[in-house]
Amino acid sequence: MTRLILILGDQLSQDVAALREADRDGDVIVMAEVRGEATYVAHHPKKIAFVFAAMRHFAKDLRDAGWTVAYTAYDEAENSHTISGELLRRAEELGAREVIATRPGEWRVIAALDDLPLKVTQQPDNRFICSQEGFESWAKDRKELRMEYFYRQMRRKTGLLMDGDAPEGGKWNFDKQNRKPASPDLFRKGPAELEPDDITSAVLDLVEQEFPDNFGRLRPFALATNRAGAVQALDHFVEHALPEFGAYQDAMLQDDPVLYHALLSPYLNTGLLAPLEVCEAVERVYKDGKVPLNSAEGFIRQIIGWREFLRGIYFMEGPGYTGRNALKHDRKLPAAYWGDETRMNCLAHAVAQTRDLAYAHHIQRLMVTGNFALLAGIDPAEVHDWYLSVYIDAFEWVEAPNTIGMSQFADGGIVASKPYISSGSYIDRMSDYCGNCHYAVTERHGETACPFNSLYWHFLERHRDRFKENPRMALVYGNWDRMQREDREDILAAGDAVLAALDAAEVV
Ligand code: FAD
Ligand code: DLZ
Ligand code: SF4
Repeated sequence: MTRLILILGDQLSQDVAALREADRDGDVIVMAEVRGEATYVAHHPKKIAFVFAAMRHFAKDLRDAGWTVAYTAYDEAENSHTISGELLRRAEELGAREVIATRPGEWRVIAALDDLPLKVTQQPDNRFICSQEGFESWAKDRKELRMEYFYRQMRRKTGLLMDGDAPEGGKWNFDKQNRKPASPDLFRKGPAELEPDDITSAVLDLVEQEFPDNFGRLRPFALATNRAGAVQALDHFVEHALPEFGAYQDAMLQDDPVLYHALLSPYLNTGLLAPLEVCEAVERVYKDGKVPLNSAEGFIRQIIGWREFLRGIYFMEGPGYTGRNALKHDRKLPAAYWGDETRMNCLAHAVAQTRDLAYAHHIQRLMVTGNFALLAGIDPAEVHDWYLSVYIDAFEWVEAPNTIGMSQFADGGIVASKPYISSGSYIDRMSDYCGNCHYAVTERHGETACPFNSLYWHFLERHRDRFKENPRMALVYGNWDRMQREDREDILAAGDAVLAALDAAEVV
């Protein structure tokens, strides 16, 4: 009997588990553009267009490879607009009783498949280097989960940048060389830009019509939407940006949104590129002497370390993870995150480039938008919804542990051993934002004091009971306690004033 093989919009690899199980002659692949997936958050229009266009290209590649594909386009009259509805419709149409899926990257979708009145098998997702079982057996019995130790195991497992049993260059991590602020006059090529073909252009018109009010600019659209284009983007990154990736990884420039970052996460997260092939491409150019070790190692760590580690945590922690709120933060997300006015130049730039590109690099996400939300005590569920909506690479398995865990400390310290917070001086050191800001980064209180400065100390004081015993925070509490009492009072009053302004929806 015909079986249905489900391929979701972020599972676009010919090697994906469900396809491995499938019979090219007897089974039918089901793919569907549905409102349910396009609206569970108000995705950036570029993200919807990217996913739909990549799905259409992938369906074509599958048909070319001899598969039968039942594809539902968004505007098709019979579209039931949910994944479950489309599986049931195809099951009835084809007389099928069985579905083979690859386990989705979000608990919501896993539960929906479990609830279907059909026989559904969810195969483990094979697009990661570490299986979920492997991750959980590594995590078992450990008091603390630290990415660095997981990463070392992954280096040994993959053999990437290994010299026998030892790490290449004698050290596992070269981050000390990776903290250079960028200078605006450096020449940078920028990420690969691809012209939309007919398939992508048709999707852009559809998205323009169907999602006119979503936050974000749809055009210009220069992303790859198929495997060949994604490989081109990988080659472009490796040749033009990777050599400097390490050194400038944490830098931010207001007129250069990407710097030496890869902009490969959309392709990795939708299956157009595989993590191991990307790392092997990076290792190859390092071995050819074209790329320094700090860049190759730094990049590979992000993929086999952070990416795999966070995915393991998302699934290990279960469906309740996105609801965690360890610090009991409950303030509303400021309208500035949706493009309304702000006097903070760093926030204005991070949000503007997010609106234009559906992209901000890691330090902008962590140390500007994330840092501010955490210091200001924004409800982590609202922060999570925002990150899941606005970024082209946002799928819950990776977005949630980054937001709830790493950025907002809402999981109470599973991902991060201490909160990622800073005053304005970190942003000033790593960027050119502060010179053009309404606020003075050197001031801690007063009308024009940088809000990050007062909120930083305000946060530490508010959460003193939780963090005072943390050895990694002893130094900052010591610094705070040594300040003059009047200074501390002025700073806390300035923090109160910023929070009151946020509560009154005033421009900050
Ligand atoms: P580069 O900086 O060039 O890094 C190379 C690759 O390493 C990335 O493509 C990505 O696959 C991987 N990587 C790097 N850091 C991480 C990380 N922390 N977690 C997982 N993978 C990582 N990444 C997502 O893929 N999807 C998300 O929804 C997402 N949400 C985030 C939310 C917050 C609050 C924060 C702080 C980070 C988030 N990240 C997310 C991680 C990181 O910011 C992006 O992976 C990165 O910016 C993607 O751009 P790039 O390809 O240019 O990355
Ligand atoms: C993100 C997304 C969007 C916008 N649309 C679809 C869609 O119409 N059909 C589909 O199969 N997948 C889509 N996706 C990706 C899913 O939301 C994703 O598979 C789940 O969130 C699990 O990661
Ligand atoms: Fe951001 Fe403060 Fe610098 Fe302004 S002064 S750009 S608010 S860090």
